[in-house]
Amino acid sequence: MPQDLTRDLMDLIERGRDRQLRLAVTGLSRAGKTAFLTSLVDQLRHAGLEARLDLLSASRKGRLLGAQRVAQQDLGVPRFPFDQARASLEQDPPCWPEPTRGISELRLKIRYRPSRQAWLRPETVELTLDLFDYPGEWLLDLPLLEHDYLSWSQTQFDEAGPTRRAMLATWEREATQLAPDADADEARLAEISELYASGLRQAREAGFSNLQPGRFLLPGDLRDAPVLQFFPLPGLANWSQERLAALPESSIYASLARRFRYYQEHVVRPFYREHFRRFDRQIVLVDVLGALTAGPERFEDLSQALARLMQSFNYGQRSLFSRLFTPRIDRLAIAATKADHVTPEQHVRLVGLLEALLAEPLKNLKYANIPVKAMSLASIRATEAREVKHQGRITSALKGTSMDGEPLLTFPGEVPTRIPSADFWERQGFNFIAFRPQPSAPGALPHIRMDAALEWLLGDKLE
Ligand SMILES: Nc1nc2c(ncn2[C@@H]2O[C@H](COP(=O)(O)OP(=O)(O)O)[C@@H](O)[C@H]2O)c(=O)[nH]1
Ligand SMILES: [Mg+2]
Repeated sequence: MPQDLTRDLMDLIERGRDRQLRLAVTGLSRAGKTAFLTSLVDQLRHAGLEARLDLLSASRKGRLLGAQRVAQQDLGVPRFPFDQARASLEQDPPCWPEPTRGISELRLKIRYRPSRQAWLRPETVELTLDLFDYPGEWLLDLPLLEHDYLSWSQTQFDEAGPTRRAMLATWEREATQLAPDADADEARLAEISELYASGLRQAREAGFSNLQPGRFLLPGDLRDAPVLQFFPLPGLANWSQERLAALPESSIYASLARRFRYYQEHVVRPFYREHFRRFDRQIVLVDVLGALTAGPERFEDLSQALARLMQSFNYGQRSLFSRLFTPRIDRLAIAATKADHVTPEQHVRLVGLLEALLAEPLKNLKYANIPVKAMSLASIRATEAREVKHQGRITSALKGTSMDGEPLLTFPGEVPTRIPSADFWERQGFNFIAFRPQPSAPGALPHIRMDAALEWLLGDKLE
């Protein structure tokens, strides 16, 4: 395919010249990826004019000239619905962009004036930024590639806490009755898979995130396909690997293991290969405040899910060679999203809590010598900070509009700086209220520290 080859070569050349950057915007479902991408595109499009991007050096110095969406590379992937997202925010009353149901891609050309003019150096330069959006549910399938069916089955049980396990009780009752060596009955396996899927859906509704397989929650175009009809098999502890491997193809064990492998090879691996291998930079978005509201079991579950997830990416320093042929993530941001849900003096605490939540992956990144920055941000700020007099004292509060359109003035609570103790959950907790986006105004979307995120993720490429 000469066309593909030309495209790949062009890519290599652009990468080599540092004029192309692939940014992975990762996060679990509802972390705020779509909002972040929408705001990122919006801020860059307004750069130099109405956007407030003082923490982005190229913008502050007036060197950032703007950005335009251009034809993306992979024509088989839908375009990120920026216009729809922007339109929902402009509605009256404004709405948050629709949840993501599939994958989409976006390519921006950012134009800037280099910081130093030199002989033979053009007056303006373009940086191509590739971004894409996908459902967070699918991301959690990446760790599944490290397992075979047997080890996967076992971990699914070991990790689930009591609440999550209770949600799968109906499924567990049926699944425990299956003998691994019995002949598989297709219809029955389909039924039990549906029980498993429904247990997972219930767990997600209840705020859990560490749920696999991701396509059970959001099947995309695979609804009702037999590849989605498997589940972990309880009671494998009494079976040796050899005995299981010797079971006939028609047995329950072999049938489920076959589907698991198919799912790995035909669903997860292509998703990983095509979209997740070739990144240069990454931002991991985490809805810390949402998890704080959901309680200790969910909080722990989120921490596990994120640690597992970050193992699926390639991190490493970029040499010229690796930059060309095996791109790796050489710089990373982790961000607590929706920071407009707490008053400004809580932002530092929020970052502390984010770092505590990601303690394990952060250790590994530090060991690998990858620069990481932790921050809090609001992609699309929905509240305004206010000082109010309360019992004779000045305190800070948030002014916003509830999702039902009620005006609100609240103090949502203190953010703990470490993983909260049992005591915190019992006494205080955290009350997360969903806000409606602010009515649309001319210019770029209101935000908190989007410019800091941009400076860290691409500031050096705009020099
Ligand atoms: N107040 C506020 N809410 C946000 C912000 N970003 C996301 N949200 C809320 O979180 C929800 C999920 O965000 P979304 O970007 O769709 O998450 P995704 O699943 O990671 O793409 C949105 O519908 C909003 O209600 C933000 O910056 N501020
Ligand atoms: Mg989304």
